Amino acid sequence: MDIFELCQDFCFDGEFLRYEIVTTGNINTTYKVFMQCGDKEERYLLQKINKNVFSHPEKIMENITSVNAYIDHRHKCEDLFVLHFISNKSGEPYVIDKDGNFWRACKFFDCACFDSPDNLDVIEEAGRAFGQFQYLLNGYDASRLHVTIPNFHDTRKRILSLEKTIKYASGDRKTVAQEEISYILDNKKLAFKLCELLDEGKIPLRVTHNDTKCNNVIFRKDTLKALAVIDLDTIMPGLCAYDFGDGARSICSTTDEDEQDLSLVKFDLERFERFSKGYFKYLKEILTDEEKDTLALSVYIMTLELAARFLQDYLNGDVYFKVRMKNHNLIRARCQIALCKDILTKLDKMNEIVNKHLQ
Ligand code: GN1
Ligand code: MG
Repeated sequence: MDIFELCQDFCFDGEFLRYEIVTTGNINTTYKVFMQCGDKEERYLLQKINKNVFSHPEKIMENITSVNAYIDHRHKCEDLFVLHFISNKSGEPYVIDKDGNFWRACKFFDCACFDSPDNLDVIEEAGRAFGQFQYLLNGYDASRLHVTIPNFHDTRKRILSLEKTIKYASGDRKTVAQEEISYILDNKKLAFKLCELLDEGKIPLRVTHNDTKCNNVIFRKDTLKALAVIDLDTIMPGLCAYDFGDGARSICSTTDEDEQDLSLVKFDLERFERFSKGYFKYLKEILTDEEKDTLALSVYIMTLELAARFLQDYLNGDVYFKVRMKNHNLIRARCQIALCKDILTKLDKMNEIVNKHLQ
């Protein structure tokens, strides 16, 4: 794709100078674009939405625009802002190229971003940002949102789908992954808890982000205060436990998601303490007792679910997540399973920590 030509269809200020590819993110493809605006150089992020993952990108953009407007209008929130997209010539927040791909662009902020932070103040801020984001959307009617990926965090359906893949998978990959397959299938029952409570109507659907990885928060470089929650592609009706559990999985792990030395993969309780403190700062006012009871376990569930997703993609021949090395999805699945094992030994302590910060 000619990035220069594509940029002409957006209402950017300034003249196109050059672009660079950005290598983070497992789904979409991102570029940094440099523009000359008078005597200043401005930077933007330009992103191609992955059509294999999101079959209706316009619905994602509708969700994001609507949620952003809600946050902007309902709340004058000084310590969390939302990212707005640059319009095309007809006022839509995206451009469709000649191959039918959706592209969007926003201003680039010179900020800090972390995959696996060890600074406890940063961790508390990440928790604060994700918790506050959900708190700010408390009055938003979740049924107004398009479900852009159905059953995204339905752990039971995820595991059922993995089981089907295992049944029909053949060849080396299945043999190589035997140990990981067994771990997930042997431990699946515990991971169905959120689905069961939701079916029984015991926990409410809220507006959730659904991808609360640490690198989906941006921080001011000087103060390391969280500025914004980004990557709202999967904003959908969901459970508080999805966002809390996935956030803790990502932020309180001692390694990146593809660590190969499994002896280094641990769930850090000191980080969990600070993440929980930040997360519940606002949210504790609105959570129900039944929701509160699910939170520590949700960390295990979200970790097992992601292990199952990585493993399934490995067995399917790497069709969903971008891979950057040989056996990347298997390595990722192993890392999440190692994290699951450590989390299970710490669940009592995690419940104590959650309860303390919910007071
Ligand atoms: C994907 O796009 P990115 O990297 O933020 C994935 C998440 C996974 C995550 C694991 C739409 O997120 O669900 O938790 O990778 N997003 C989608 O790193 O599947
Ligand atoms: Mg994402």
